[in-house]
Amino acid sequence: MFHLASSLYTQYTKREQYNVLILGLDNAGKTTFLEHLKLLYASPDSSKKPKRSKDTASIIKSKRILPTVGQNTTTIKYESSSDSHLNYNNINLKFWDLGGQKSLRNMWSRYFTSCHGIIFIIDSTDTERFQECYETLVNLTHDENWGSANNDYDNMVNVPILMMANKQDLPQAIDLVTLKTGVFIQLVSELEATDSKLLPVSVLENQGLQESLEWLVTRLVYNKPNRAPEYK
Ligand SMILES: Nc1nc2c(ncn2[C@@H]2O[C@H](COP(=O)(O)OP(=O)(O)O)[C@@H](O)[C@H]2O)c(=O)[nH]1
Ligand SMILES: [Mg+2]
Repeated sequence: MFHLASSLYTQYTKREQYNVLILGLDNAGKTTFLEHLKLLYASPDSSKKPKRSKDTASIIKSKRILPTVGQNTTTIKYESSSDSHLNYNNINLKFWDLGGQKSLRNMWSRYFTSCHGIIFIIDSTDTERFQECYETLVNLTHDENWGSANNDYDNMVNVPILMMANKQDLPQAIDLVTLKTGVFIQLVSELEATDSKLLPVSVLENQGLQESLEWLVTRLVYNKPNRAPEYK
């Protein structure tokens, strides 16, 4: 009884925390995405208001973002926008940017058992590496670490994947329809039949970020019976 009461107490007083991996090839925009989130959302241990009203794109552009060495993490307090029908205001999202260079990609799977969701960023202008990007996504979604004790019939990913077709602000960016019918066609339809989605964004210009996070949070909450959040 005490145990039940104390776990209920924990549930009502603590915030739910979901771990989200930010993956993708190097130069896709992973660190830029993370830096932009830091400007848009408050961190859980600060009462500082995020800079919602300012032009965050110009702040990001003035920063020098170096290629990521090692891992880079950020935790934000998620708040749904005022015009949203969602009302999730007790959620922290912890993002892990693990670096996308080829040598670092085999490290990713170590994090699969403890993550609740994945954001896979695609550089929509990097047509030369679409094939490599596709293969990386296939390997990731069929990694053996996804198989779990109660679901070992295949190794298909069991957390939501948000694929972001990034750099849509650039004129040479491949649009969503072309992306879906190109190299990615089979994978995207296979994944979209499960719990994944491909959305157009510009993480530099803050286009589509709010919609993306809203989709992700909805799916993370929906997937709770599979992967329970941490309570912080
Ligand atoms: N035009 C444009 N450039 C972007 C966007 N996102 C990232 N970049 C640029 O792409 C380069 C790589 O970004 P970075 O965040 O370091 O990629 P990472 O290697 O995936 O972490 C940088 O020069 C960014 O300014 C975007 O949405 N639009
Ligand atoms: Mg980086």
